[in-house]
Amino acid sequence: MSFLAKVARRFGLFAIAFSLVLGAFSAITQPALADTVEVKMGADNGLLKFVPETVTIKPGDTVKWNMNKLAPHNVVFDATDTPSGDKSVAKALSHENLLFSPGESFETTFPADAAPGTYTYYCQPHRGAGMVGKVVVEG
Ligand SMILES: [Cu+2]
Repeated sequence: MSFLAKVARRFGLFAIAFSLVLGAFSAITQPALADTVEVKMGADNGLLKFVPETVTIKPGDTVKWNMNKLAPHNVVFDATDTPSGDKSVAKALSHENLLFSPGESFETTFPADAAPGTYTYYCQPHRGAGMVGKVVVEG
């Protein structure tokens, strides 16, 4: 083997080792961490609102609704106001059981393949009072 071939071979191994280390490093520093964002049901000031009314998440993230004030509340996603318009998706995201006690909560995880866009939901007992919220899923 010529000197140049040896150098080339060594360099090739070094490049492979380097890219493996780099790949492992980026896997450690950029994990696909899912977030959880929290929404209060019933505002501290006594208004029939979700707080915040709009949250922005990524697919795979979770929204946690916390019972706060003016029970009962629930969360119903409106199939006519989701990106896909799919009733089964809206139903899967909804939590129709009413919450009554402060401190109660439930979570909904948006699927990793959730269509980007705005998902509108409402509280069934207080829809007429304007207790409506939005989850914006980023693309
Ligand atoms: Cu309500």
